[in-house]
Amino acid sequence: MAQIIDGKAVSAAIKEQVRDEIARDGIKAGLAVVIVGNDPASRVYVNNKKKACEFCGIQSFEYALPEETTMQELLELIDTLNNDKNVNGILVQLPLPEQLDEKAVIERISPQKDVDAFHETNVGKIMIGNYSFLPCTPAGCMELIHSTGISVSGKECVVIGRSNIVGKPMAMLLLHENGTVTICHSRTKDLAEVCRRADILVAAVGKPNFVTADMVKEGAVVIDVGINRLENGKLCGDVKFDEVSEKAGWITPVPGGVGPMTIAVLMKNTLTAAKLQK
Ligand code: L34
Repeated sequence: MAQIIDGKAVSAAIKEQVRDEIARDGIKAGLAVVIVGNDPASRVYVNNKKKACEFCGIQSFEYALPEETTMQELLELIDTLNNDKNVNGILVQLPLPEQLDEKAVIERISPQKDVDAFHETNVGKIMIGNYSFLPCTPAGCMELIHSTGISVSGKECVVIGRSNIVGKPMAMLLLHENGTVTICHSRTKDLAEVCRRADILVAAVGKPNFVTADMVKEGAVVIDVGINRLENGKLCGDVKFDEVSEKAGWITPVPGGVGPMTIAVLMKNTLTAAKLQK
């Protein structure tokens, strides 16, 4: 039976560190969060980000724009925020409505304020290993792995999913810690066989219950990045928790796993941005 990795507890400890440093050093930090449209999941995540800011003593500025916002309007707002001294971090919540070009939006954010680390400049820095910010979700996953006390060095690590936001940077962070890393995707042959090699398995597919027990090695660390909303309104990960938890050594739950970590790392990045901009 796997031990549960408690993302709520690990994220609370990180937020406390951020709060204590801000209070101790009298740091003024501000985060602007831009949300466009009415996606209910995005609304929940943005509210959680606001609450975390309040807890940490970070000033939060929310910009809730209508669904029909144009590129020009959004880029103008980003320019204003780039030039606002009270704003140290800028986050545009994804996904955006389809008339908006996500890539162009991300590239408009000043790299120094890009607390998501989605900008090309920051992605490049992560590749090389010379970075100020780590992308929130992958860095949160690394913190959860560290919390088990298991070292990544020399381990077989398998990441399922190759998105720019999770899969690719996740693989890079595991590599930086000397893991032997495989990235799997929809064209991977014999996915189950590849996954079964993993000492550390990270699922970022976006399909409910995709990872089943036959894909998991006995005793593996299983990190579930998925947050899928089922028709009954319940949240469900990419990992079939009931059966995989019988076989894994460690496993993250959904909710209460990776999600809260994403937000904790965002707080850390906002503090880093504020310190760098001083
Ligand atoms: N720009 N867009 C940008 N940055 C991000 O880092 C995100 N992400 C992802 C979606 N779009 C983004 C988030 O904020 C996913 N994400 C996120 C943030 C918080 C939570 C989940 C995903 C979270 O709080 N999860 C809770 C449950 C929340 C609920 O009840 O729905 C959990 O315990 O998993």
